[in-house]
Amino acid sequence: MDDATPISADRQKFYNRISPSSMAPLWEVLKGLVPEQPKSKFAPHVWKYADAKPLLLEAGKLLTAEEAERRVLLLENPAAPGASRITATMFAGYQLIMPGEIAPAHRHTASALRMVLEGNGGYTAVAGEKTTMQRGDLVITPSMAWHDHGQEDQKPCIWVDGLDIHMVNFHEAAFSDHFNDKTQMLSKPEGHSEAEFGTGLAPMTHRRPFGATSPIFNYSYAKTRPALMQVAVTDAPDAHLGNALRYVNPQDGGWAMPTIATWMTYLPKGFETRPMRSTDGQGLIVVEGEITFELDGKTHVAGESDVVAIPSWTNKKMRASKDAVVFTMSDRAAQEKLGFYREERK
Ligand code: GTQ
Ligand code: FE2
Repeated sequence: MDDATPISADRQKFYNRISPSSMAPLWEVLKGLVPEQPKSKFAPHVWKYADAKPLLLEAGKLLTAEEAERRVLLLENPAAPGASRITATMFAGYQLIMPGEIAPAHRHTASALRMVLEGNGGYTAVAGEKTTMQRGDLVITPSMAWHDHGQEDQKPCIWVDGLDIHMVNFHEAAFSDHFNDKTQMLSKPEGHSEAEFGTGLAPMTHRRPFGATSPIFNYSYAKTRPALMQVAVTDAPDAHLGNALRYVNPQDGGWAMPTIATWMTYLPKGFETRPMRSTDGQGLIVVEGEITFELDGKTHVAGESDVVAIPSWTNKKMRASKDAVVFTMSDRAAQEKLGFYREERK
């Protein structure tokens, strides 16, 4: 039925009669339930790190990481304040750990990723192993793995969190619990997972210590950046994607996380991507340089450590105003598994 068609009195009377039986007419809502194409409730948006950082440091004086459990300024899509998300499915936030602080050990069904911005020397411990975090590192916390964070250095440690909380909650499948101590026990020296799974080798006895999630939990920028630059020497950038490499689970060649797809893109200065759109909701974090985005015809500029939200089916185009490296997280991993990921390259 057309949205504008007024409901006749006899039909409305019928609707009122079936309502107490917990039923409703599909024909009044069908268009909204089965749209011809995606129409996001969320808006493209850029969060500037220059605005976020002083506020985050202020939050650092207001309460401790332990009081907060996680001291995060979560990013609210301006078209849906209160929804605690940047797109339909993606949660993102800036997290701060002050020197000497500990964010206590807990675990939950949701998977998390961290894109590290500053404060080398900060660490995350995941399932009995610590990893020190440097700018540009992608650190992964698999579903139900114990994790705590800390900063032993004298500088604030700041990163961007990305979580699939809303995908888990949509299914009403979320559990969480707290460890009985502030920090978990460490059972492996730093670098153990990297040695077992992160060098192109794998244990002879097949194990999937984290189920559907990659057993590598720090994809370090010290490896990512040279790989991107090396590939760009020989390979021309993809017209729509630039020079992009995705983070891979070495156990099956798929995405590193079961729900969230992650990749890193290098765009040489002046390079402009061809327009495209895709059904995944994306969060981008500029690691180096500056990018001018055209999102549904509107221009947005994002510099280092800024976060960009690109909702489903947004017409998008990127141009590097300086040599740029940009990290992307998106719900594409989940959409592909469910069989409805779609894209249109122009
Ligand atoms: O660092 O463990 O931004 O559990 C939201 C939920 C971060 C975390 C968030 C979390 C965490
Ligand atoms: Fe957590």
